[in-house]
Amino acid sequence: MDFPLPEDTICAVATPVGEGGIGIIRISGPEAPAVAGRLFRPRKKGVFPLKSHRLYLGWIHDPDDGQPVDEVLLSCMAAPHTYTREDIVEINCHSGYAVLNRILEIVLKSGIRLAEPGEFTRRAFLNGRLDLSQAEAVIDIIRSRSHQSLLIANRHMQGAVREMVEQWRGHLLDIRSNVEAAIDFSEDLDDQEGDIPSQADFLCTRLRSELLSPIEQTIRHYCAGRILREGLTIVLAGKPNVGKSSLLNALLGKDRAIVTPFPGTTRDVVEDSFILSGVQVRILDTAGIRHEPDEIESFGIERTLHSVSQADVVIWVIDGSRPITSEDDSVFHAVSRRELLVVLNKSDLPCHVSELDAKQRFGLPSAPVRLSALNSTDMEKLRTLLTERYLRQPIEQSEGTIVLNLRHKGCLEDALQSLCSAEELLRGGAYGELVSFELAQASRKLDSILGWDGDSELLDRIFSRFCIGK
Ligand SMILES: Nc1nc2c(ncn2[C@@H]2O[C@H](COP(=O)(O)OP(=O)(O)OP(=O)(O)O)[C@@H](O)[C@H]2O)c(=O)[nH]1
Ligand SMILES: [Mg+2]
Repeated sequence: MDFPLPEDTICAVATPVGEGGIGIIRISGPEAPAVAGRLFRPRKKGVFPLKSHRLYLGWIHDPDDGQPVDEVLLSCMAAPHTYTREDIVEINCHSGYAVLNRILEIVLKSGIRLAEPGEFTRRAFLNGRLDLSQAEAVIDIIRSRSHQSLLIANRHMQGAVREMVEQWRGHLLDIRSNVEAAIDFSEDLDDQEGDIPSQADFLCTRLRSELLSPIEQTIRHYCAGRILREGLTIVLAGKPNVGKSSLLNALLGKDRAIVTPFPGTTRDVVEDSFILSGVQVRILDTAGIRHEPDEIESFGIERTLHSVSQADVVIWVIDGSRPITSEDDSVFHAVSRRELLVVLNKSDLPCHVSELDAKQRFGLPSAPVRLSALNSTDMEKLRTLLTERYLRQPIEQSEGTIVLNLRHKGCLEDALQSLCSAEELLRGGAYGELVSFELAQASRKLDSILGWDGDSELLDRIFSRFCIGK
């Protein structure tokens, strides 16, 4: 990994700036202990030099006028056992705009530079404490909103991706050295024996079992894992007045969308989220699809159709207390190609459409769920069905596998392409150097998952997603 190592000292407010219990200012780099020495007056005398990984009570003073700024707890953590592997000083002060800004100002005046977004974690990466998949896990942990996405991020943080990639790199290295040894050997024999073709079957078997198959399998698990990491997107669709907004409110357990007896109430997309079986579910209520809408409604319907196209699952709501109409047929036409779950709403009223009627009329693969959004009757049936159909398998699968993010998946797909080319070349009895070249390409792609390929633009892209102070 060829990146220049940082030499200067940086600082930032590491907590949200505003009124709160505690605010933390973090300083990292070789000058950090000296800054603490200049600004900090400990309550107890004779504690300098400060011991590593200890908390000291005292005051931050402005060295220009000697005025006290805030009573703080200060810790000084000596390299390399720190987040960045550099000397770190953390000032735990009261959290308020004036206090935090004043302390930051004083630290900056002592010649320390303000950190860029993610620069502390970037240093942890550059100093070899984290690989890039672990650095990405830091931001995933911060952004996690569900138990399942946190579990995945924590596994990455513990080095699961790195372990997997290092194992594959090891196999690759081994196979490459076999190919290269075979090249040398065949040169010694002056191409008489053609040693590579004799080894080709053996190497192909190894390529397949140690690399191609496990990589293909990991890529296959990406889609299921995406739902756990990013959440499941559900769109409620149906003709007007069937109870879509009522169902949204019932699932959320709050009055999020306006409900009225008048068809055409919802005109825009209403979005919210809830947690189901530890997974975040993003849910979108939409304008009812109907014939001859007015101008505003037709904008709404356009948005409905767009949302439907983005959904993981469309819940198609039918009013079970009234006969099916040609407008229901139009909705079916609009949603039938999507992953569909059908709800027969208004079960508290006399039934006009049975589960069997709906199943047969629309040729549904399974019976609709009958419920009442108004009374929240049988809502549990819907929740259970959503879990069983869309979440159970991803959750179970994720327990024994590594869940990739989109970037990792892209790198693995590129690596896979090179490995397939290598396999083809070997099978075709091609000259070993070409095979070796493809294997080297695959190895580089695996390296880029961990940030070991020296791509500084990639680092910029990843760390710009961080907040200042992390
Ligand atoms: N009896 C009964 N009425 C319901 C039920 N669900 C919704 N309603 C009523 O049906 C009417 C329409 O409900 P909404 O939730 O606004 O229907 P919508 O599909 O969002 O309608 P639009 O926004 O116009 O497309 C309201 O008067 C609701 O109270 C139910 O389960 N039972
Ligand atoms: Mg509505």
